[in-house]
This record gives sequence, structure tokens and C-alpha cells, in this order.
Amino acid sequence: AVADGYLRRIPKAELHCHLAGTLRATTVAELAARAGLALPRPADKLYQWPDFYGFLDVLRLTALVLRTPEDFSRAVYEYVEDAVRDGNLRHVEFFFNPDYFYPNGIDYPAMVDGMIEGIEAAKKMFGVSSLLICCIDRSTNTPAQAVEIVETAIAHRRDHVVGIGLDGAERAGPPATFAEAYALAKRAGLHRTAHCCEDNQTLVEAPPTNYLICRDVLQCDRIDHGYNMLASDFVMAEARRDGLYFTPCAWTSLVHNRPHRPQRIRRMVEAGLNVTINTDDPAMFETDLGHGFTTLFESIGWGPDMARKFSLNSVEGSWLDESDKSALR
Ligand code: ES4
Ligand code: ZN
Repeated sequence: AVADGYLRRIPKAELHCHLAGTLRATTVAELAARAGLALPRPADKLYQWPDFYGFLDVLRLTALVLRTPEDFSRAVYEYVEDAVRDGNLRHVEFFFNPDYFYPNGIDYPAMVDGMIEGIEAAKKMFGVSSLLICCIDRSTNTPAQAVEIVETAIAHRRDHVVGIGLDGAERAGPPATFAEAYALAKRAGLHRTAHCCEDNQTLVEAPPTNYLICRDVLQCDRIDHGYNMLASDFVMAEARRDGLYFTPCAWTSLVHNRPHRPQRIRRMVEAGLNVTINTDDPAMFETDLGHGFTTLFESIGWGPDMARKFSLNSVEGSWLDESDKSALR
């Protein structure tokens, strides 16, 4: 076993973290009050849902509180502050779904400028670097809308927005649906990742072959989650050979799959995949960077060598350029 303190203190990069899922409940309450937005429950009871689909609804609802560039700046800064304290965060790559926020009356350049302001303040205060990943919700966007999102991402602040992602309910938008958007992103030199084979979907809804589609059709250079791939030895062997980095998340409060998650991550590691450990939606799942490592290591019994391996993997799998990676190594 390895001490809780060591797991919290080892430096980490986080590659799978949705900004809308990081908001402190107290910040949500304060911003909602200021915006005159009625929440369905008190803020400290907001992060509750019956199932994965209910969770996605709450995520969209909470996102409604971010209305001004200052709100976006604050959200980024507060997450970095929390994750430095809870898990010695050194670098983070935030997913943000621009269309979550359009109903709030803010446009893409304003929200990105706001996040960059928070990134720069957090860099100054904590020495932590952040990059942004423009994310497409597969359950609410048509292929044509996805292309528009990518066109927008290509046109603004490419110094910070370095890639695209695909989230939401996998069964509602199989990866091949977004082939055109991903081809456009690749031509423009954006990195590409996608949520794939998430374990809140069945093997029919999110089959192992989704990995092959993400690799070959979307040409992803990283993969989020990946657990359902374990059902296919062929797909696992391919993934091992491909060497892409995976971003499973140690803890989820989506209760039905919580007990299986650590064992699935263990099997991904033992199959030879390049694995990093992440939080996904830390505030909403009532976890944090240190807690994820601690619960995972407790349940598997890994030692400090594995903590160092995950720490290094998170740097190698990041989308930092080579000089920034070597500064973190
Ligand atoms: C998500 Cl856990 C999860 N799965 C799919 N999409 C998401 N967006 C935010 N969290
Ligand atoms: Zn996610």
C-alpha cells in the first residue's frame, strides 16, 4: 500500500476534466442568485440524479450560471486552486462545450477569452498550465452542427484551444456520425479525442469496436474512458499496439458502475494500455484529484511505482508541446 499523502502530493497532469463539472456548489449558488436563476434544489443538494441521463441534465443546468467572461475566468481559476490543494495539479486540459453556454447570452470568443484570463491568473498564482478542448455533445448536435463547432474552434485562440472532444451519451451519437467534423479538425491541425466505450453504456450502446471507429474514422490521438473495450481481446490487442493514451476516471458517483471502475482501470493497465487517471466531473461526482488516486490505489493495492507511472503518463499523453512536456518531466 502507499500513503494517502504521497498519492495526493505526487505531481499530476489532468487530461479529462469538464469545466462545467468542476464548479463548486457554493459558486453555483452565488452565480445563480446573481443571475436570478432558480435552481430546482438548494446548491448543496444540486449534484444528485437518478442515472447517467439525469446527470447530463444537471450538468447542462449548472452550466447556465456561467454568463460573463469573468464567470469563466473564475471557474477555471477555482478549479486549478482546488486541484493544486487536493492533488498537486501541474497541468490541466479542460473540456468546454460552447453550446452549453450560448443560451446564457455569451458568444464563443467571450467565453474563451474569459477562460484564458483564468488560465493566466492560475499560471501566475500556482505555476499550473492549462489548455482548452472544444467539446461536441454527441446527443444534441447534428453532424452539420458539429462541423460548425469545429469551424468556430479553428477560428479563435488556437494558442489555447488545441483540440476537440466528443462527450454526452455514446448511444445517441456513435462516433462515425462526426467523421466530417473530425476530418476538418485534423486538416486544421487540432488534436482529437472522444469519449469512447464508457461503462455507463451497455456493450450494445458503446461496443468495443467504437475504439476502432475513433481510431480509424475520427483519427483520434487520445481516447477518453475506454472501459467497455475490455470485452474484446482483439480490440485490446489493437489498442496496446497503437499506443494511444487513455483517460479513464477513477471515481464516478453514477452509482451503478462505481464498484467496477477500479478493476476495469486495473485491467486496462495490465493489458498494456497507456493509462492516465482523471476526475471527469470532480465537483459533481464528489471527488477530487487526490481522492481519485487514493480510492483507486486502495482498491487495487498498487504501490508508489504505479503512482509515478501515472504521473509521467499524464505528461506524455498531454497535448503540451515538447518543450513544455520536458519542463514537467
Ligand atoms: C460526462 Cl461522465 C460523462 N460522460 C459523457 N459525457 C460527459 N460530459 C460530462 N461528463
Ligand atoms: Zn468525460
